Amino acid sequence: MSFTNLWLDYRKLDITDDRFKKIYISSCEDKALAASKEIARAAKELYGIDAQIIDSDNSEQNEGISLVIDKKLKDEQYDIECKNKSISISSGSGAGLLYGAFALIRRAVCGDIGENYSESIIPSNPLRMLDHWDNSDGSIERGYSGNSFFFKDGEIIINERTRAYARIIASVGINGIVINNVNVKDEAVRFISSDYYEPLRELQKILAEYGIKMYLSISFDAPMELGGMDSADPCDKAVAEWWRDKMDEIYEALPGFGGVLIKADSEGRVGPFSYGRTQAEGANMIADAIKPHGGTVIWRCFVYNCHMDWRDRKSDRARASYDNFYGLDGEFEDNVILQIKNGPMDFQVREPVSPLFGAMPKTNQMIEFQIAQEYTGQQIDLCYLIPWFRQVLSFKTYHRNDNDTVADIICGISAVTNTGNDENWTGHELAAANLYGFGRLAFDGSLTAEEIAREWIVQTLGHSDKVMDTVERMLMESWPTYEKYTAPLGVGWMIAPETHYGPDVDGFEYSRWGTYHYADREGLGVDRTIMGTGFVEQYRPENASVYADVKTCPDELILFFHHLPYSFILKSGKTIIQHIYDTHFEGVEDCEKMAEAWKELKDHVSERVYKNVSERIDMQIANAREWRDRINTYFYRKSGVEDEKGRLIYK
Ligand code: GCW
Repeated sequence: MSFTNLWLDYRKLDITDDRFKKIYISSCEDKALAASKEIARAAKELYGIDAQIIDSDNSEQNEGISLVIDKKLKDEQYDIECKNKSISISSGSGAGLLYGAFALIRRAVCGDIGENYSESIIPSNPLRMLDHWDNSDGSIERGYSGNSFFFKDGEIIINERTRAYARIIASVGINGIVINNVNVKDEAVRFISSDYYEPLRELQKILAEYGIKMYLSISFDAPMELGGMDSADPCDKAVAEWWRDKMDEIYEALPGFGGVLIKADSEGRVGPFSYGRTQAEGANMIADAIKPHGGTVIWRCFVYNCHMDWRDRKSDRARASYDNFYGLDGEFEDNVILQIKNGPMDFQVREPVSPLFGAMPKTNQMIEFQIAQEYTGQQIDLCYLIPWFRQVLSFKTYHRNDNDTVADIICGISAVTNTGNDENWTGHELAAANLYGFGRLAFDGSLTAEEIAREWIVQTLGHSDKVMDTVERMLMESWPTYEKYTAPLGVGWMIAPETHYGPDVDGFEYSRWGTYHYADREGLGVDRTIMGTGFVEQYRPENASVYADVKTCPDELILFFHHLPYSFILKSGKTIIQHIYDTHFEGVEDCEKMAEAWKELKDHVSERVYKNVSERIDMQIANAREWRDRINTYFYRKSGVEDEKGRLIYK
């Protein structure tokens, strides 16, 4: 089993820094020890220094690096302060010291820790999570980088990779992980039973050393599946009691356990609706049981009817989360957090922000992104998602006041992760920028996508300007490029059903999933105005009025909100049909240019990286061409409109 350490594979620098020779730990907290070990490791690998870890404070010596617990600071906050020959890292807790240590190392790798350097950061989000969709048999739902490194054949795996992973994600500030798929099946049902407590305890211990809490996805109908009861009704006292006993048992076996994630009433899973109860009644029953132990219930809002009828143009899957949850504001226990996907549909390359954000001011909410590139190229195509996540987080909800953005109202941020047991963790070498970037953005929301990209490039690929310029451009252009050659103008869902890779324009069109584009010979798009499904009314008037009017609705979302003729003129000045043709030709050209640019880096990156990315770019070009030709031909055949530039469209 071999694996890289991603951005933590330090390269020797050609400068040195004597301050790294001595590391003082004045605190006996475990994580001060972990932090000092990280600094010592970096000292060795970056500067060739054998650092001394000294168990006292350095107030007298005034040299070296000191790690200090300062209870005046917030738990996960860290302050770095350099003075002459010394650097101090302080925090309210050991976890904060670890973040400070990684920040100092990052600074050492990316630039230079000047004599008067200082930095003080309080994390933007208290809860920063990765959700694994790993199954107990070792497969990963929507996984594109190998199998699970947590499970195999119903067993829990604990090895060097476990620790390496904890270290990697702690270095960007992740403090919670859900280790198993929200679709809880097979052996995973029994993770909350004595069969699994021992290995889980061991796993939890390793994670805790890096400040990470472990969470499990559980089944709402566990009382039946596991407890042999004949109901999982949240209003049945015996069911509630079963959960209380279960939580007592779990916490006795796994002290410090973070809590549970639940997908209920969604895609065939049982939930409170199965018993005629509300989502709040379901969540609260489990929240009550876990509360005495300080645990959290993360309850997903991805609740929708997946047996829709394409004939009914009034029904709309986009409405579902809001319709199911909005009326329940204030009814959830304070240890419940609603986990809401960034958009109202499902991780498409472009969607508006879910109107549920901010719409429930008396309820805890967190956002769920997806860095597993399910619909965005599956880690074959390059798609750096951080620019988009930033846009989503800065979206104004207008719920509490005029300035409240999504980032302001959430108490947590999560992403379905893109990792697996591939040697490089993420399949595509450059897809690791999404893992890194998500963590960094979650920790420090003020960072730009470009800053994050640059940090990642230097740490991962080294200091060459040529590499920096090329890879930064590749990353920053990749999401717009993917959007160009796939489904246009926010309409989404022209992707192959089941696999979710490659084009199939009508693949979902008459299916039960509620994902339609309604293309005919006149035009396409979904009318979500008041004349159509009425979805737009779920936004506050400030946003609703922008989306409802074709004159103000942004081009990139116009077919999400409106059904329009091919001749409709966009704000760009192009007709919709010409936009479709142009972007699909451009998308392929962008990929071809990217291939050229990458070739120039042959002698500037390692052979492993060069080969991996080259192979994937070839596959991406093939995919982009297939998309271009299928989409252009489809819309040419439907509309009969010629490309004004006379390019080749297959008839
Ligand atoms: O996007 C869909 C995926 C399912 C996934 C579901 C969800 C885990 O296609 O594979 O199931 O979303 O988010 O629950």
